[in-house]
Amino acid sequence: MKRMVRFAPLAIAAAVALAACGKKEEPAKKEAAKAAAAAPAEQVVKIGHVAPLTGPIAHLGKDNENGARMAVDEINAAGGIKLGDKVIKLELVAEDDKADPKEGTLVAQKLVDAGVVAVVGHLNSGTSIPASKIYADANVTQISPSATNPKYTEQGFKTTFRVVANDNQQGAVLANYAATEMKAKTIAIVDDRTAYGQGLADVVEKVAKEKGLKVVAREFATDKTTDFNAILTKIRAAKPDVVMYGGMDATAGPMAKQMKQLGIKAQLLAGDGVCTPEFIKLAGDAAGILTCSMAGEAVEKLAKGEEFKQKYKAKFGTDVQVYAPYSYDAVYVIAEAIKRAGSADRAAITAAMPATNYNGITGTIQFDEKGDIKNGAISLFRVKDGKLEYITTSR
Ligand code: ABU
Repeated sequence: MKRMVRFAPLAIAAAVALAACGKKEEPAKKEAAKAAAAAPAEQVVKIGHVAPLTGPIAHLGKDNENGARMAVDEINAAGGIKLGDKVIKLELVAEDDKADPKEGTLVAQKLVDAGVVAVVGHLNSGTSIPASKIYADANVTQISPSATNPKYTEQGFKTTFRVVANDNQQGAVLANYAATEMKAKTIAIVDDRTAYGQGLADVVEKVAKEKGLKVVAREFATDKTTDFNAILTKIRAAKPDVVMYGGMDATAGPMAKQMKQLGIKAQLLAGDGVCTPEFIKLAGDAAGILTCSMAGEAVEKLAKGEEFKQKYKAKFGTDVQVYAPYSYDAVYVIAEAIKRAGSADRAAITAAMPATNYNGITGTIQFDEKGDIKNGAISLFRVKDGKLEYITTSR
C-alpha cells in the first residue's frame, strides 16, 4: 500500500524563513536541514466514505458524508493523529454507490485499490452487505453509520462494524409501539423490496403478530416507486388502524400524500429511512400522520447534540437529516483505533477495533463480538407542527 510521507509544512516554512533572514548561506542551509530533520514526518492516510450521492436519497448520502468530513477536518485542524515521530493526517475519499448493490461492490473495490485504510459506509444495508465481503478480503475496517439490516454483521467478518442499532431491535420497537401506544388492532405493511425495507417490514410483521395484531395487507413496491395508488386502494379496503412502511423518505413522502388523497385514516409507521426533515418536506400537509424511529439516540437528547447541529449548519449551510452525527463518530472511532494501534496500517486498525471504547457525541461506542454496537438505542418520533417531535428512547 502506497503512503505519502512528507515533512510538516510548518517546519519547511521555518527552515525557509531561517534561510531568508540574513544569515550566511551555509549556516542557514544547515539550520534548515536541522529543522526539517527534527520535524515530525507527516503521513496522509485515506479513509473512504460511501453513500448514494446521486438519486432519490442523495440528501441522506450527503448528510452521512458531511458528518464524516466534519470529523476529518477537525482532526486535521487539531494537528492530526500523533504517532511517535509521525503525524497522521486524514484524507476523506468520498464515493457514490447510488444506493445500488452492484455499484456498491464496484466502489468498494475502487476504494480498496486506492489504498484506503478504513471505510465509513455504506449508507444502505443493500450496499453495505455485499461491499463488506470486499473490505473483509482486503482487511479494511468498515463502519456503517446507518445500515441497520441484521445480516450486515452476521457474516462473521472481523472488519464489519456499525454504530447504530439493528432492525431486529428497531422493528420490535415499532411493532410494540403500534400495539401498546397506538392501540392498533390491525396493520397493513408495505415495503420497497430493499434489504432494509423488506427486512424491517418482516420484523414488524413477526412482532406485530406476536403482539396480537392482525396483518390485513402485505404489499410491496420498489425503492423508486412514487405512485402507490394501486397498493393504497387495496389497503383502504382492508381498513387498517396503522400502515407500516419499510422504505426511505423519498418514496414515503409521496405515499403519505396519496394516503391522504385516498382518504385513508390510518397512521403511518416507519423506520429510520423515513424519520427525516426531507420526509416532512415531501409529504407536505400529510406529514402529520407519521410516527417513526431512528436507530440511535435522538440528537436533541445528546449532551453535545445541539452544538453539533449548529456547527454542522454553519459548515454546510443545511440541517442534519439523520445520521451525520454517527458518521462523524465513526471517523473518530477509526482515529482512536489508529492511536491505540500506533499504526495506520489496515491490519493494525482491524486488530484494534474490538477494544473500541469511545465516548462520542452519539454516546459510548463499544462493539459486541459481531461488530454491532453494544446497548444500541431506538428513538421514536412523531411529526407535529411540521417538525419531528421526540417521543421516547428504548434500549
Ligand atoms: N437504516 C435505514 C437506511 C439505511 C439502510 O439500512 O438501508
